[in-house]
Amino acid sequence: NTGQQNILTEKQGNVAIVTLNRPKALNALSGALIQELLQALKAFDKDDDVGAIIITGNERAFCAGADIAEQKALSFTQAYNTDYLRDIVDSILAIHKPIIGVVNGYALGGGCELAMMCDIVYAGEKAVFGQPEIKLGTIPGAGGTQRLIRAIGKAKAMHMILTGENMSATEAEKAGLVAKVLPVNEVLPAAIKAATTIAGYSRPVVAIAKEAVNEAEELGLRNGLHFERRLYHSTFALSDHQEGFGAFLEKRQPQWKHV
Ligand code: CO8
Repeated sequence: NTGQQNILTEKQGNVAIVTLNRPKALNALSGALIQELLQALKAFDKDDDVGAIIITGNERAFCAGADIAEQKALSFTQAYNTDYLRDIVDSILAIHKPIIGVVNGYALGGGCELAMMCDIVYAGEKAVFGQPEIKLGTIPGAGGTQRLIRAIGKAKAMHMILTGENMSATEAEKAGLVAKVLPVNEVLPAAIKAATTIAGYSRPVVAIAKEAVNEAEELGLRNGLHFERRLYHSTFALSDHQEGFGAFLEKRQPQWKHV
C-alpha cells in the first residue's frame, strides 16, 4: 500500500501482519503512524480472508510510546482536542478479530499500552515493558493506569507507574502481562502459528469468544456470567456450531463456513 509510510502490512495465509515501521524514532506513535495503523486494522477486520491480526515492530523496539517531539508542542487545549488517544483506544477496542502483539525490544509508555490493547501478547526474551511517563512529567494516557493494574495487579502496576522502572520479558510473563516469552527469532513465527490456529476456527465464534473475555473487564461476576451464557447460547444459532458438534460425533474435521 503506497499510502503507508510508517507501517508495513502483509498477509500470510489467513493472518494479517502489521509492522510498525518508524525505526529511526523507535516506532514512536506519531499521529500519522496511528492513522495508518488504525486504517490497516479496520481494513483487515473487514477482510474475509483474514482470521487474526498481528501487530509487531522490530528487534530494537516494538514501540517507544507517544511521539515525544510531536507532543511537546501541544498546549492543554490542543492535547485535549487531539483525538489520537481516544482514536487508538476506542478503535482498537472495536476490532472484532483477535489481535496478537509481538513485542521485541522496547514497549514503553504508549507502546506498552498498545501491547496491552492487543488480545494476546508474545514477547521476545529481550523485550522491555515500562510506563516511563512519570519521568517526562506526565502519566500514561492510553490505558496504562487502567489496564496494567488489571493485567499485573496493583502492587506491580503502581510500582511501575510511580517509579518509571521497566520490566523484563520474563518478569512480564510471570506477572501476567504476556502469554509467552520466546527467543527473539522464534517469537514472530510462533505468533503466526498461533494466529493461524485461531484463524482456522469459526470466525464468528472466535469473535464472540473475544467479546466475552473482554467484557469480563467491564462487568461484575454475576452480570459477566449472564452475558457469557447469552453469548454461549447464541452460538447454537450458527451453522458452524452444528458443524463443529456434528464433526466431533462423526469423528471428522469440521469444515467451517463462518456463518
Ligand atoms: N518519541 C519520539 N522519538 C523517540 C521516542 C519517542 N517516544 N523514543 C525514542 N525516540 C527517538 C530518539 O529521540 C532518537 O532519535 P535521534 O536519533 O533523532 O536522536 C531515536 O529515537 C533513538 O532513541 P535513543 O537514541 O534515545 O535510543 P537509546 O537506545 O539510547 O534509548 C530508549 C532507547 C530508552 C527507549 C529511549 O529512546 C527512551 O527513553 N525513549 C522514550 C521512551 C518514553 O519515555 N516513552 C513514553 C512517551 S510518553 C507516552 O507514551 C504517553 C502515552 C500516551 C499514549 C500514546 C498514544 C498516542
